[in-house]
Order: sequence, then structure tokens, then C-alpha cells
Amino acid sequence: MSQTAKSISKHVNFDQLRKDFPVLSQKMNGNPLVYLDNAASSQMPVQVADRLDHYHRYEHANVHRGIHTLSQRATDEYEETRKKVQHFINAKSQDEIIYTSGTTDSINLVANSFGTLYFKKGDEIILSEMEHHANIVPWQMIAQRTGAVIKVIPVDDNGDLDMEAYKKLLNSNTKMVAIVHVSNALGTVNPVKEITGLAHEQGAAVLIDGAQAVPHKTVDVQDLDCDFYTFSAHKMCGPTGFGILFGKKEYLDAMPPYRGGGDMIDKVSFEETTYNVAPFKFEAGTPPIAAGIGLGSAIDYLQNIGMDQIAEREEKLVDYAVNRLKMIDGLKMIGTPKKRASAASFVFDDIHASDMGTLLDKRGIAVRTGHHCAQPILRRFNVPATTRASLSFYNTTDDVDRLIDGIEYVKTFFE
Ligand code: 7TS
Repeated sequence: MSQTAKSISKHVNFDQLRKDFPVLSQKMNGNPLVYLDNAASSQMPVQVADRLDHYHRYEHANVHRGIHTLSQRATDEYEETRKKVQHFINAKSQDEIIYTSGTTDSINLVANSFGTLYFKKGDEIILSEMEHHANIVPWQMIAQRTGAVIKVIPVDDNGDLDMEAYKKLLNSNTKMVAIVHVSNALGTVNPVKEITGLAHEQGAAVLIDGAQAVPHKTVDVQDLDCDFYTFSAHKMCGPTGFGILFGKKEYLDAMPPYRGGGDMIDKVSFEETTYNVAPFKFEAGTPPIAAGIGLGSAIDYLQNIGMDQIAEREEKLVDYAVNRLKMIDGLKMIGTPKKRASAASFVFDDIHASDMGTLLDKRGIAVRTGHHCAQPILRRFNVPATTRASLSFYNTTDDVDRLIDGIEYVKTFFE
């Protein structure tokens, strides 16, 4: 039996797992909390919270500098996460794993460092219409500085990328293709392996924004063959303020540092400063040590369940949710992609999303409303705001039923 087939057959009691998340068993506005805002930030299991607590109580010291045992211990624990991340996303080496403060920071690092090194006037950066602002604005900023130009892959009426248009945009001036793996606004899962292969044929590098993919499915950066991959700890049961940039070693070795300061140097003098090697040359200053250790603990937690089990569970849940949502009179889905993960967005002609969100909240149901930091794609669908439910493995069909009942209630409110 293959490894995947073996792991899919493992039985996980997801109802039991909910006990790991005490936040879920409280009441909100007098009703049991239904947490459907996982795309914004997922909840943290007690195992990770306890790990953070233990670090703060017994293990805290600065990393990479102390000769003393406590500092060495903190350093070892903090560096252990690098190995865990390497294995989690199947990078070739732990030197390809850079610690950042999150996806936004990771993309800014690549845009600045890669862009400064490689972009010149007339070079082209390809993005898509469904990007989060974090994968738009850093590229616009570096494009302004270097004279590079941004091209945009259109999205069809279902919320899928127009792959034919993408192929036409690619040419020998394309230096970077930066694309979201799973859209936070639509739930679309993009064919990132194919996108990467096509970009490489033109000699362009590829960055994949995996903020909404890594929490929901197995990601293998060697299989995708992408050059950069980014994600955030707080969307995968870990703490805020910490994230990852995977980069292929040949790029990281060539790229200049992004921020200067302690830890990222080799020798410093007023005449000349030389830099540390990757990944450390990209990690200036005292990092969020506890958060880094917390991400390691979150990866342990997710792997203990199994990413294939999580994907299987969530696929069923999201299918159930979409099927029920579609049956509601007057509800229009924004995004009906071929492949979806976690998120489902919808609108009503005569109910504003913020009213929907506020009234659902009164019933203890937490969803996100607004533009989801993805204004271009909302403009594409001609809506100012949507209501988005985003699911995690600890959600249940009961949660979905509560959402549906809630929406029906809000509708009666506006009749
Ligand atoms: N990229 C995508 C696809 C995202 O969904 C987000 C956050 C980011 C980048 C930025 O991540 P950060 O951790 O650096 O902030 N998305 C959302 C969301 O959908 N609702 O709140 C934050």
C-alpha cells in the first residue's frame, strides 16, 4: 500500500479533537460559538498553547548568541522548527526555510530582494486577478522602483484562472509569476504545478502564496517545483507574528539581504560589512522565538492528525456547506470553482454583507464580511463585499447547519 493510501485509511475522531480547542466550547452572545473565520486566523489547540506557556515559563532566552545553556536550549528548540517545516513541505534542505513574520513579510522579502537583484525596466511580473493585497502591493512597490511592469491573469465567471490568457501573457520578459495557491476570497484551488511548469519554460521564477493552502492539504514544494512558497503560522493552528518563506537555495544564495541588523551579518566594520549565509542573512534581529517554537508544535499537531485526513474531512465539509448554501433562495455564490478548499463566499442582492455578518454574530456565528483584502477580485465580480464562511477540520456539519439557519433567519429580518 502506498504511503498516502495507508494514511487515508487511518481513522481520526474529529469530534474528539474539538476538545483540544477550548475556545470552541464557549458561548458568544448567548449562543454556542460557531467559528467559521478560519481563513482569517485558525484557532490554537491546547497542545500548542501549552508549548508556548512552557517556553515562557521555563525556557526563555535569546537565540543564536548565548554561550549559556538556557540560550542554547532556546536556540535548539527554535531551530528544530526549521527541520519540521522542511519535512512538512518537503524542501530539500533546512537552509531553504526562512523565518519571517508571516506571508505578507515573506512576499515583501522576495519582492524587495529578488526584485532589486533581477528586475529592470520593461521586465514583467505576472499576478492574478484573485490575489490577496499581500501578493499585489509589494510587487507594485518594487515595479515602481525598477521600471518592471505588472500583468494580470484574468479570472472566469466561476472563479477559475483563465489558463489560456496566462499562456499568452508569458514571454521572455516575464521574470516572476506570483500566484495564490488557494484564494482566500473565492476558495479556488489553482493549478500551481502547471503554472510553475509554464513559467519555467520562459525562464521566469515562481512564487506561490500558500497562506490558505498549507493549513488544508499536503504541500510538497519539490513536487510543485516552485522557487518560493509562503505561509503564516496563525492560519495553521500556530501563533501570530510568525511565518515561512521557502526559497530554492540557488536563489537565496544569490539574493541580497532584505533587512540589516544583528544575526544576519558575518563581519561588520564601518568600511565594509559581510553577510551571514542563507537563511540567516534574511533574519535580522531578535525573532519571535516563542512563536517559532509554537509553529513547530502546530506542525506536530497537524501531522499527528495527518494532512491527508484533514484534507479529506474538510473537502466533505466544504461540499456539504456549498450544497446547502446554494439551496438558499436569493443567495449567490461568489466563486464556483472546479476545485475548492475551505472558503465559500456569497452575497444577497438586498442584504448587505456587513448586516449579514452582524446578525450572524448575534447568533454566535463568526464569519468574515467585506473585501477580504482582495479588492480586485471583488471588483471583477461586481460586488463591494461578500460574506465568507471558511472551514477547518474542527468544524462540523452542525456548524454548517447553524450557519444555514442563521442565514435563513437574517433573510426573514429583511423581508
Ligand atoms: N495571502 C493570502 C491568500 C491570505 O489569505 C492572507 C491573509 C495573506 C496572504 C496575508 O497573510 P498574513 O498572515 O501575512 O496577514 N488572509 C486573510 C483573510 O482572508 N482574512 O484575514 C486575513
